[in-house]
Amino acid sequence: MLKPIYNSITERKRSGKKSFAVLIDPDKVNNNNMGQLIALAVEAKVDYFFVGGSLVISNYLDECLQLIKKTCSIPTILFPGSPSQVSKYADALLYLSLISGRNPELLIGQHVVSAPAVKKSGLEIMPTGYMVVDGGAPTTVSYISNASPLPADKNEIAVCTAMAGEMLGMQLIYMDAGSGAKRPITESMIEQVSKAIQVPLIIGGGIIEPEKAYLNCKAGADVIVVGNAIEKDASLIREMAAAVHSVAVTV
Ligand code: 1GP
Repeated sequence: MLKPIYNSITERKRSGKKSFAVLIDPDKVNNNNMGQLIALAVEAKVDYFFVGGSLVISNYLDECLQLIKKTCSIPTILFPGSPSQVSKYADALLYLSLISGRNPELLIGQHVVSAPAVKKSGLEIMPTGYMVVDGGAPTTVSYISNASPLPADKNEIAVCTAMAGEMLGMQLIYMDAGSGAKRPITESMIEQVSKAIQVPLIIGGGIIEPEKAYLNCKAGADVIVVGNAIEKDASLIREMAAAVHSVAVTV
């Protein structure tokens, strides 16, 4: 099976480039503000759109993806909060297993139930070890997942969890402090996890300053995801993308 999106992520990592993804929650956008967001993203050379949310209440998912596809060539990656958030209009799907939690439903249960629909979607599937790290506030993801987040200061647990995820065959590791986290993931945790795995490392949750995005990349993050801060001020896309893209690693 062709894996163009995953190949682009690994190719960027292989060549020492860092990637910037803008997270779009379909509940928080509409056709009016999407136009401006896409224009800014194109200008800033955003690498990916992640689309999804813990709850998607509106019916805007398909339309939002179609609008992105019609307007620009930035790839769209579904970041689903539930199995119902699958759309054939995306380019790829983060097939998340919550490996930091001990809720069997989010490790494998929901995957079993939704497997036929996911397969039928024809989407590029990217098996992703999803690790929710304590961000200092009860975020929607920590509540919905009904699983304890990984303690923010326990780097060794994060390292072992990511290693186990990789050995189980996860092709990406996504460490997330949760949308709107008070405390984003520390650079020391990012550094130790990135050294322990070979697959690309995605970092998100509570990143509101371009400087933090930059430091995360320096510490070993391969993809930086920002949602909340951009919802509040879309023009931040420029500075965030520039900060991420300014980090080039010699490989
Ligand atoms: C949340 O990682 C994402 O799942 C992004 O978090 O909305 O806080 O940027 P923010």
